[in-house]
Amino acid sequence: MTLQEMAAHQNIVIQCHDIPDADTIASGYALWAALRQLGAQPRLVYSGRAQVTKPNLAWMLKLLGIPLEYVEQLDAPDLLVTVDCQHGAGNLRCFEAARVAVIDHHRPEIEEGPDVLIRPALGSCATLVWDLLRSAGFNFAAAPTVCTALYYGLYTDTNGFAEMFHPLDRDLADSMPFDKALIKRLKSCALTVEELDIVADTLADPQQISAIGLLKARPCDPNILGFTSDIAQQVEQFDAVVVYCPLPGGLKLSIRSAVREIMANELAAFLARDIGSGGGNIEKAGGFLSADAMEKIYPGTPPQRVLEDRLALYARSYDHVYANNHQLDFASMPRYQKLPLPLGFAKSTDLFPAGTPITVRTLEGDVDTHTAADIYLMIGVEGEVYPIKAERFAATYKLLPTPYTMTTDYAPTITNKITGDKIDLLPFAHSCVPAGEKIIRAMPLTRQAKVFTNWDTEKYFFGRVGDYIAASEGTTDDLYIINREIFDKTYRLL
Ligand SMILES: [Mn+2]
Repeated sequence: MTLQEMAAHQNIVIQCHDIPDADTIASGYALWAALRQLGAQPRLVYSGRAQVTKPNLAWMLKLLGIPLEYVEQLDAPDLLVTVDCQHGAGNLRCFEAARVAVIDHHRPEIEEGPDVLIRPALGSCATLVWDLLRSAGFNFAAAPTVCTALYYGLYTDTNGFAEMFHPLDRDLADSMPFDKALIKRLKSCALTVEELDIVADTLADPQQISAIGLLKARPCDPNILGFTSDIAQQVEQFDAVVVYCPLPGGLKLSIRSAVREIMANELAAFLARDIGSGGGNIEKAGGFLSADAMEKIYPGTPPQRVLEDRLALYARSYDHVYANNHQLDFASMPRYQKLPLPLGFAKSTDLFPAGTPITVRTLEGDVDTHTAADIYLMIGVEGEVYPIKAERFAATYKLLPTPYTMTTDYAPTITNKITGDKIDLLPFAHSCVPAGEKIIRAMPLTRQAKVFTNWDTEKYFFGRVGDYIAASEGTTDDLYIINREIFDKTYRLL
């Protein structure tokens, strides 16, 4: 349902989840403002057993003038829109309505439909609402309080942007004009004395699974988890820490890593695989494990136990393979040839004048480089973008006459770091294919592995059972992991 279609209803109610947080309030408020710009008169409400008492939220409502009403009952409206939550789920009171729409970023718990918009990859519902408003032409400049609210919603839902993983979240964080003084004030009253007590209790009783600290907090605001994991991460005995708390619908996690051998975002993705969502950066990450999804896969097992078992599995099941020191006999592995699949590339100086520092943003993350006549930008099979020297390009690829096309959840963008101007990369991209024959030696992994290369001292490749470990033919230290599905599509056995 578009915003115009929503605004066409007579009696509209926007509902935040019970025990509202900054993200649900920001999302509801931005939607409320957008529908008013379109001439509607919506109400913004929440329900549940208790009213807002948290100081930062009380200040947020007051300083931004957000007309959030607490209701115990509701006469069925023509349209009910639940934000940051899903109608019928356990974390909001269920109200009747002639028509129901859902805007959320948690794991889907309801059936898909034209009135259901759920994007679990996003770090906050504020990001989703921002994107909706942006495509509907909402005038953000005329609504500074909406901008500040959305910024704060994302800020709090991603633990101060530390546990953010989608490029759209980064776009909001970078581009949104916000009231700095007001955000500063909200940051300085994020904890109550009772919450300080939760932090103390959580830190007082750590479990340890292998070298990973596991700390359980009482149900609390997810921000407390980030704060607590930042402290626990500094304990010498822990290579990584996972702090979690039970919330309606599942477990919320905050993850920190202190060693090269564990990337926080990869650990988050491992823990959440098939039962939730998780990500962030290599040092800080977050996630959510859905109780329903856990019950489906591990019937009868308490959620806490599922988490402990997954952590134990993580801690014991990886082989560590260092490029400069390993026992793999690549020469005896089968030979494969890389298929000549079309890739994309763009000349960097077609985007901005030579010498401009730029940031390339893709689903895979940000890459900083600069434009120059001899720098091209390659677009890989997964939509990742990386710079390549024109000379090397000419030696490795040949041009195709066909136009380059790619479909992805987020089209790569290029930002001029001096002016802040941002453009889409794809309209500048051409097609090419690898020119020569690339032969590798490879075999499927029988155990999960992490591969540490010589050229990147921070990150590693991780592979699941069935993914391939490979090296260019004739080398033993240029090794990497290739995802099984990608391998099947891009290599052929010789
Ligand atoms: Mn949220």
